[in-house]
Amino acid sequence: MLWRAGRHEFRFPRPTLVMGVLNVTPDSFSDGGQFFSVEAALERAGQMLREGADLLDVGGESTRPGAAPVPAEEEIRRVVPVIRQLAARVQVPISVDTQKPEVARAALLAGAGIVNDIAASRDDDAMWRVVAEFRAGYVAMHMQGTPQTMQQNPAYADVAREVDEFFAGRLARLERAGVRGEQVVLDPGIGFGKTLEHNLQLLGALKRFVRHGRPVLLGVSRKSFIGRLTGAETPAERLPGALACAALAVRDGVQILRAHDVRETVQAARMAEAIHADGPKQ
Ligand code: 9MG
Repeated sequence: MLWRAGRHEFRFPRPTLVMGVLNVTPDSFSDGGQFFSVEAALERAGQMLREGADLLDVGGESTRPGAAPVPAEEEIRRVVPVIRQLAARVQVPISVDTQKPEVARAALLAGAGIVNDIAASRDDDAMWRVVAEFRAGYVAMHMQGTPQTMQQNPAYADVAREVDEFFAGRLARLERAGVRGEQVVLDPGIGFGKTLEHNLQLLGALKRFVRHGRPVLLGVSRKSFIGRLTGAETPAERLPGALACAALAVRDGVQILRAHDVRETVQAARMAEAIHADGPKQ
């Protein structure tokens, strides 16, 4: 299986890819005032690469439940300088975590090769036309609602079936919008419009999502459902829970892990791969 992302390509089976999270919001790399420092963000990116990150995901708008939306111009002001600097310095593909076509375009022009779209359940195809034009990689993530509303009352008759149908429908729709299957990665969107029970059901159904013949990405790092299940209150305390999910996901055929704690996630992936060397192959 091939994943094309701009000038980069990945062929599977291969060791699990770890996508390092680089949030460039004012509260992430503060310069002491209300702005983040580009230098501090680049330093953090360098650290994740030394720890083994295969991809970097740069985001300028928080996607946490209830987070306030950020205007496109402000999001561009946050992500583009960092992406431009990274693209000039690093070899790995850079992903932009955005829901906005105009931000995606600015990021791709600055050197990003992937659009990580948490709002892939959208109806209009403006984002997909940008992705098609740049032949960018595209992460199609499932979300019920928006970050502002998604945790108010998530409801499904059968969450795994609905997410699975979403993937099939999205692949067909993306193709019609000019985005080729080989550009696309599928993501069940853990924590995005899901209760704890929904998240656990999805984590138990990962094998099913791999059958679409596209790489599957999983993001569980530091998420609150781990805290809800285990009582781990702070994001940092949730690392063991995230690593357990990561190892089982690798066993079930997930090819990309989105993580803040890169070193630990790479180690968990290598262990799971070694144990399950005869496991699922795509
Ligand atoms: C931006 N972001 C936060 N969590 C995420 C997840 O689970 N998947 C993807 N694709 N993006 C995420």
